[in-house]
Amino acid sequence: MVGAGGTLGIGMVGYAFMGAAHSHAWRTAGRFFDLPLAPDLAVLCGRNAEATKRAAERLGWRSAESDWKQLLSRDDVGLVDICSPGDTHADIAIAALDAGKHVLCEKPLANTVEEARAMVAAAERAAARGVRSMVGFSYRRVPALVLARRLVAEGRLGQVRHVRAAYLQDWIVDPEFPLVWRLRKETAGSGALGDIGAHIVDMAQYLTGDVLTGVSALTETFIKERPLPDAAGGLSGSSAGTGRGEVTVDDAALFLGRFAGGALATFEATRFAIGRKNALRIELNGSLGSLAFDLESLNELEFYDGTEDADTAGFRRILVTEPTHPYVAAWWPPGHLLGYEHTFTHQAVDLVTDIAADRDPVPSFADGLRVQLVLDAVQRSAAAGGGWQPISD
Ligand code: SOE
Repeated sequence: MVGAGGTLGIGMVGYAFMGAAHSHAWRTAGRFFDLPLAPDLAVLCGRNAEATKRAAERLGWRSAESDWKQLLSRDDVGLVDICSPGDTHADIAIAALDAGKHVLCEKPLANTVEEARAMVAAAERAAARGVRSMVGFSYRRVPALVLARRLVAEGRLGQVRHVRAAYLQDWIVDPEFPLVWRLRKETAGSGALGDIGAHIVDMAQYLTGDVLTGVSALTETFIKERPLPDAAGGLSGSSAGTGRGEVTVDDAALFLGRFAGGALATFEATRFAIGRKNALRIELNGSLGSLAFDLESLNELEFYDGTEDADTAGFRRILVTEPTHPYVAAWWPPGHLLGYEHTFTHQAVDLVTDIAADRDPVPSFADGLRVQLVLDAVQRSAAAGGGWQPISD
């Protein structure tokens, strides 16, 4: 599974937006970080053979396949990286783990709790044989958010009382934006909830080190029908075909939550916040201090230290680009900013490092299931008119 000469062969499924981000990460990880194993971009897989071949050349892969099952029998593949839509995750991940391949699976882990549970069971079976798995909550690798987690764990916020999280996008505000796979329940599982709500749920649980125990939710689909995409219609959605189809997922999901440790939380995930492109905002208020972050300024973390003299206390903007900050030493001098793509490189670095060290990476499939349980409770609450839904594993 680990190739000769300390390489780790990667077989990746999917080559759209996430596939491009992961390709960049696999190409870059070993050039900036000192890795115990060199990622080898062995094979890219997609359903359309011609398009996959072209993507493989563009993104730097050695070969192309059009059936993911081929990856499982290839000796030059040690890790399967799943960047395809949610409805494919469970089948590919379970088969790959059972075949002895490490797995990196994009978020949300699955489309249903049932699938996520089966994936966790496969991950546990595989871990017993030294085969590792990770779910791709890439924002856990933003240096400012790793620093935030560290400050919370060190007690700098004291007892956390509030988590205020929002993930705001606007890419489908236009009612003529086509009905891409992310807007269909059978492929995506849910809409804004699973796509971007999953990120803020995971981030809230990661930063606090705590778990949500219940939610009360509202969801809405503002545009009920959209033009059908042509065969090439992707996330950019530039190309509408003929006819219209029903949008079967939420456009927005708002919910309240309670943490086991007593903190109260609010969440808002929407694709209708016109003007907000990729604004993941999260604020924590504790008994001793507060933290605030916005992904549209991802090199910055705001920290309020309530133990300071009230005359001069105030939110301070920490520019998280010092070599002492997480991941930063491998990149540029202070003040030379990192971007969205770096989070995927950090994810690849951590995964390869854990595989070589023979330890289980995080976030694990069990962490993915924990998020899935919250998404499921949100959907049940919204369907029942917003009533409280407890979450238990
Ligand atoms: C699209 O809404 C999307 O690409 C998500 O799927 C990603 O997880 C997020 O990083 C950015 O937005």
